[in-house]
Amino acid sequence: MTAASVHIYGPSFSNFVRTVMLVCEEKELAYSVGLEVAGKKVAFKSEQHLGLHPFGKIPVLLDKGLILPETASICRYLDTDKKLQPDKCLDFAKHDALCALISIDIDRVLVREYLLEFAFPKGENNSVRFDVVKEVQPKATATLAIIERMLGEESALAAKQFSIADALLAPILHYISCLPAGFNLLTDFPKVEKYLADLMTRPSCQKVLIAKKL
Ligand SMILES: N[C@@H](CCC(=O)N[C@@H](CS)C(=O)NCC(=O)O)C(=O)O
Repeated sequence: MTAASVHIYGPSFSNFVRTVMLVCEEKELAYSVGLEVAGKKVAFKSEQHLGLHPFGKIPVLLDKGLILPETASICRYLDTDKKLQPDKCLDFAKHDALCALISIDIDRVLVREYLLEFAFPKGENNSVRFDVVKEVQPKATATLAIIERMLGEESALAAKQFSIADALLAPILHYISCLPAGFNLLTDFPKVEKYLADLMTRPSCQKVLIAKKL
């Protein structure tokens, strides 16, 4: 890795893009972010985008000749000195598994099934489909209960050292906390609320996690 700026291809409102931004901020790495490559707009899902990511997803990290998809892999690549990952073999493996749980299962329920209903409403005249929201709420609540439980155990979450797992979870929780009363499900989970409040004291989180349309 060089001192030159890396580019994160993707819009800065995406939770996964925000994860990579948080890692760059924490590591004080220079970066640019957006749907451009070398100063030229590359439309989401265009041929050129598919050339960067086989499934047309974001983010993609561009660092000199390197084109790297997959958020957790990007974070590990940027974390050259492994400061955002535990060093003991067992803890390293647990952190790795936690990152996968957050980017696959937790993201699917909380972002894809719940938050996206608010961010990209598919109802009549672009209205939020509250019947869909209500249907997903029990699943979203159950997912937050799992996170609440994880926070009560020894894990890489809320450890002394900010981790890649924190960088994956923080943008998701922050977006939920921005929902109006009745939909901000964090209020039923004191450990999750405190975890997010603690994270929000970090300059990286204050800079990247700004209320914005998902
Ligand atoms: N496994 C990928 C998932 C990335 C992902 O799903 N990104 C969303 C935006 S936040 C996306 O590109 N969605 C478009 C799609 O699924 O086609 C990662 O961890 O980077």
